[in-house]
Amino acid sequence: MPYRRKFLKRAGYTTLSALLTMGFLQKDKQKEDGSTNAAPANYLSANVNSPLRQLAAAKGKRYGAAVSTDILLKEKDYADLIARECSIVTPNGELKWNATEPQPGKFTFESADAIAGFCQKHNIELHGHTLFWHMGKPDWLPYPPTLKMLERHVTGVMGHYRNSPVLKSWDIANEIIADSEKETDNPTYGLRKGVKRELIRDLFLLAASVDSSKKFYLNDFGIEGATWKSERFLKMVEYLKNSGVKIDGAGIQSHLWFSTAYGFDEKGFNSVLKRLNDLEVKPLITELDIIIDTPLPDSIKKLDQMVADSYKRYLDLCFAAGVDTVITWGITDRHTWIRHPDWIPGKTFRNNPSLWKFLRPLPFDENLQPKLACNAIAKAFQQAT
Ligand code: 9MR
Repeated sequence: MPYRRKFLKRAGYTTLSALLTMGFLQKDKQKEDGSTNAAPANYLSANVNSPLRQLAAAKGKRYGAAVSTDILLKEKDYADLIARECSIVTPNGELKWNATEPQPGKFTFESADAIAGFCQKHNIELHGHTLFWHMGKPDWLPYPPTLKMLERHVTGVMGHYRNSPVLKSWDIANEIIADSEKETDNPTYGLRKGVKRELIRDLFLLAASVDSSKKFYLNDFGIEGATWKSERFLKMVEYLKNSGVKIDGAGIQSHLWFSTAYGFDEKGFNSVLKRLNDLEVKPLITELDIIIDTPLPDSIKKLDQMVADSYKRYLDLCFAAGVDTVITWGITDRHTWIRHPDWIPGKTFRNNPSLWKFLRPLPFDENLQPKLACNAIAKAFQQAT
């Protein structure tokens, strides 16, 4: 199964329950224009005039988004929005292996440096994503790469940003855990086929030998609850910790799929966060977006309420566990990855373009106006202790 479909299949299981208990979804009466008489949930009163980065900073936290160089250069309103709202950004693809080392040993940083320059100008931190991944890689590169290839790559890429005033953290490895038991040779750690735990340990050691002044993260998806995958992810974090390598944080991607039919494993996710905190590995939310799958509500307005409520519940739980960094995967529905032809989800949306308008996973709409999701994030920051 191609990665995309596997990814979506897994991601679909990570969901929020509480939608069923959201009174306004059942009680409201839809008017002809699609709007409702629903009593506004309390997050509607959040002060969205304050940028999210400011509301986050008031609580010692950070808000950010994944950004792309080509859009930053082409769309001024988008660049202005990022500068106003974000205190941290992640390059969408500019630091992946296919972008930084497209030919063996030939490094290019033009696109990534454009983001670094933007960050410096606007006092934004840059998160380095990523040094090791089974995707976003040039065709000549095997997965997993040999240690020699890793040495050249990590030295070249981390070395380039060693003295960067904005780049403060790296996803040392991304998505190393397989999607299911069938796709691993290693039932304990669940690593993707061919990946050995020692290789990941050596990668972290290598990174520390190049630049130990940055924060080092292990990043993955499908770990937002008590799942086969989260159990293996935690085992790997524990192994790295016990091996004495530097690992500062765990990136919990949080590409979340909800619907009125799914439940969210709050207890399981709380226990993941607790176990990370116990291991002294900081949990960070690195790629948050919220997609509603079938059964879809009957209006965009209701959908936006569901997305917003899900953001609020998810972030409340994260903040209660001490999470201090929230990065959404994009900032506006205009550019969400999930609307791209390569990634449109299969079952509900792929052959049904009339439903694509329901793909509204981010805090700002296509016209860069704040949605209820933005209020919900704002309110979650305001209420965080
Ligand atoms: O959003 C990214 C998309 O534009 C790229 O084509 C793709 C391959 O490089 O990567 C997407 O970002 C992924 C991220 O790097 C890791 N987690 C899943 C993200 C969405 O697929």
